[in-house]
Amino acid sequence: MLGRLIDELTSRGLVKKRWSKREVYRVFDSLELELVAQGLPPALVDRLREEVAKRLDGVETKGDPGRVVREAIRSALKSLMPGSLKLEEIAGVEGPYKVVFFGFNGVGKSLSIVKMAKYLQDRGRRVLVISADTYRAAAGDQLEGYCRAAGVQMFKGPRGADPAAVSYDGLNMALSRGYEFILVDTAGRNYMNRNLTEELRKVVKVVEPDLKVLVVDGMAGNDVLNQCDSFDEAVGIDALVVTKVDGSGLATPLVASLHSGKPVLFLGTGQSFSDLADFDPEEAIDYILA
Ligand SMILES: Nc1nc2c(ncn2[C@@H]2O[C@H](COP(=O)(O)OP(=O)(O)O)[C@@H](O)[C@H]2O)c(=O)[nH]1
Ligand SMILES: [Mg+2]
Repeated sequence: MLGRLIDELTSRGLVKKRWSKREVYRVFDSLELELVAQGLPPALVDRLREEVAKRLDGVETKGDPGRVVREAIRSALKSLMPGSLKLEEIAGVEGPYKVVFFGFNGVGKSLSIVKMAKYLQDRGRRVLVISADTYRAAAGDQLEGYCRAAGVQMFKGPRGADPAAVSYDGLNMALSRGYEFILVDTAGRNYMNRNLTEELRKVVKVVEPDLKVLVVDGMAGNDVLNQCDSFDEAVGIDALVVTKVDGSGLATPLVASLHSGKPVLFLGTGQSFSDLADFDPEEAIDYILA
């Protein structure tokens, strides 16, 4: 992804005794369209340009300039990463801890919720999943199937019921029975659809979540960034889950996290309940530098 940038900065460096900010700006400007086409949003390219220029300014080009350039980019990317949030930390919090998940249909919301539920349960925590996806009967049934297969408790309301009302009932049940984690699945939505946005806002208002998680599909490419923007505007995002990285690799979670300024809570790495992994920014940076 950044191969050309590394090559160009290295070869510009080779002509001069030391790099200058101007030289770095020039290289970034000449490659801007290419970087954007590769999936880096323009605002991110600007921030990266600034951080790399700061690091290379006045540095002598003797020795191994390719390595110096790589290190500058690596360090610049690291400095732009938001703080992290790991499942392990959440597994240790005192309950009740409430999480609402949202995102487009088919991104892997329901499976991700059950993965997280099982992760917490395997660590001795009491977990309830609530299905507030009452629109499509198939959605609730599918979540129910996942929960049953994973041995996770689930609450669902009647089909077609108001999702906020179902969330309210499920939450009260969970609180009165001493559940420590309440994970709420919501209907997949498109940001063009105002009713569904209103509905999601209502669920969030009723649940008062400790964490609002946007689930995105690692294979969805640049549209992931639009999804981050529109959901953040609609209800606010605290963290991301990026699924299907077993197919897509680590560029999407890295770019989505840099763009949105939100940590990646975990990655979906396959279709079974144990297929989840921490997001390691350093590994992802190595991945895009390669
Ligand atoms: N390979 C792979 N497939 C996944 C992953 N997460 C979800 N899926 C698949 O994506 C499809 C949609 O998942 P689902 O949880 O129903 O999505 P939802 O509509 O957002 O609730 C299912 O076939 C899942 O098995 C993942 O991390 N890797
Ligand atoms: Mg679903």
